[in-house]
Amino acid sequence: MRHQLAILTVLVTLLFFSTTVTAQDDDVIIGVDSTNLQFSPSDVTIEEGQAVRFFWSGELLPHNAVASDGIFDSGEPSRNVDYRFVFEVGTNGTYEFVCEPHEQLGMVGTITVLPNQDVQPEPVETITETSESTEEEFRLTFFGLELIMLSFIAFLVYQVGRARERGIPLFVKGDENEDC
Ligand SMILES: [Cu+2]
Repeated sequence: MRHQLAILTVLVTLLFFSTTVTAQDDDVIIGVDSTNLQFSPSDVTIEEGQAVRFFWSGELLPHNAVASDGIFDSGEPSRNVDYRFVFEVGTNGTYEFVCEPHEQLGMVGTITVLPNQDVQPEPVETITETSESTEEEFRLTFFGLELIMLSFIAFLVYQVGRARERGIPLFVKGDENEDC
């Protein structure tokens, strides 16, 4: 039973990682460079759905980031800023922004937001051999694997529950002689 519990732990861990891989943080961070009068980087390109995070702390001078068209505004200039703005689907385009106190000194930047390919209406499925269909197959296989793992876990949990009901101790001291 101990072996099964070990396997269960491994499976749960695998499942956890397979589901959290997609939750990666893809924020683009814009800071302030060493001259303290420039954004770093000042020009970035992102996709719809992504966020830009203006982040600096303990700077010599107070800064802010304000979009020329007003779509975002980090607020009053400050030596410490942590401001995140999400460019939702439909916001693709080019956005210029400035640091209000230092705009005249050239503290400006540009954010280019590209249309997100993932949210375009999907073309009608055709039965042809493309890399896309291979990807789809892979995803289905992967999903099937997860189902099998879940079933196995459910089975193990059931077995553990039954063992408990029968009063069979799960963690027996002195069974180290069992072949491992
Ligand atoms: Cu500034």
